[in-house]
Amino acid sequence: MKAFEVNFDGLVGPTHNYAGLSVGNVASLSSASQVSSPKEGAKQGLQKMKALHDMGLKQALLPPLERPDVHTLRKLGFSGSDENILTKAYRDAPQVFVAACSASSMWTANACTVSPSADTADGKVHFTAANLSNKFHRSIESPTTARVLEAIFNNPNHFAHHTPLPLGDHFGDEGAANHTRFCTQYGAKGVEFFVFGKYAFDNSKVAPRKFPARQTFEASQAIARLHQLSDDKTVYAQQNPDVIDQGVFHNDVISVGNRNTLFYHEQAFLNTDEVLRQLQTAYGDDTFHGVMVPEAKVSVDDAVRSYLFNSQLVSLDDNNMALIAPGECQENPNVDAYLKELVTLDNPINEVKIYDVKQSMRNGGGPACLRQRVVLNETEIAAANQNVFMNDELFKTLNSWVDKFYRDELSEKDLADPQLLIESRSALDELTQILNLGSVYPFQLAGA
Ligand code: SUG
Repeated sequence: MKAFEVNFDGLVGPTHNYAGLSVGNVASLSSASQVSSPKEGAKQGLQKMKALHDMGLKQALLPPLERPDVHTLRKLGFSGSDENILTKAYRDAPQVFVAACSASSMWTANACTVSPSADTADGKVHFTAANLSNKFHRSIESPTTARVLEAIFNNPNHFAHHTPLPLGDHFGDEGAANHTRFCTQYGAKGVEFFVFGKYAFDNSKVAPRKFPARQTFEASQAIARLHQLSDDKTVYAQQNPDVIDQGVFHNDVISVGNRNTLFYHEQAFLNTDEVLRQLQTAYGDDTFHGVMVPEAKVSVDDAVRSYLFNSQLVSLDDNNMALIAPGECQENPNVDAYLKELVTLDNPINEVKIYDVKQSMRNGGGPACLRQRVVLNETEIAAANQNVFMNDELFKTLNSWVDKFYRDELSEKDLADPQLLIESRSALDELTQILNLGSVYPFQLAGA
């Protein structure tokens, strides 16, 4: 049966902001406390979704989470009315408060890991919401993310949902930002490629020294077990710890793959030759392409600043792929020159399309961070919630919805404004109706 890669993009939320929360993520720290534009952010994201839809690709979306997260603040001992909680938390624990307001659910690459039905022993599509243990502001995402995934993929005959891995450093899991799949056709059994930052149970192994390794080997193994993947079609690779220390906090900041192609930086992995050999063996035929970008042409620093590798690599047809890259790639002379050369070389990537996702980039999220890839066959698409799939009508509806509820500007002090809480809950309530999700947010669930 024909299968498709469906990109589920995260919709930028009504409280999109820059709080400088992610140590190890250069853009997040350098944008701390800048004024954001939730409206512009949401519209940039919608434009990218619409453009991919118009290219003939299957495009869908995931809704933003409820922020400020008053429910988490209650668990941390703040009490009283929701308005009182905002005021007290902002006054007494401002760092905790901004963490509970984070925009971070928009990067749906981190929402979960998905294994398509062609790869799993029971023939179901498997989902595990990522625990995002390494950062407090992200570790509070998974309960609602899991509810949203269950609301969209709500058919046990086709979809299997696992609870997030146990919280804590040992099983730190950042979802699909460290997971790639290679296949001849999307519906064929593929190779699942897990990249991790460190071994959690073996201190003798190398690990980054300056910045955290957010994904562990043991977490990746647990996901592969839960998803019932075949050993001979699963490859693990360790990220080069030196690049993590240079700001490559997820593998999708230094490599991206699609079908028979891995586009990667020379310094992305430890033992690169062995990684490529294992991928080639698991892939099974000699059409597998490793497209290596040399340090001499694009340095790790250029990669971190431009987010070249946080591009989406999409198949336009069986022989042609396009790189969906952020505007920053054109602004960096080395990357710009490299991209001009790339499309002339002998590899499947022969088009580069640039999109402006600056509002997201300022927090360290490029085009690839903004999307979760879900490979679905025709029956599975029909079994999923139809209201989340992009089309001209939904694009119009969501733009009007953004115009109705989103602010043009937001600064840190606005996050404590009780009116913003009312506005964003009203927006999300209406969104769950547009997307036919039922009640998924804590404010919609009695006693949550
Ligand atoms: O987890 N930034 C996110 C960016 C995630 C990008 N995703 C992928 N690479 N797949 C993070 O570091 C910053 C939020 C702030 O500082 O306000 C933040 O969470």
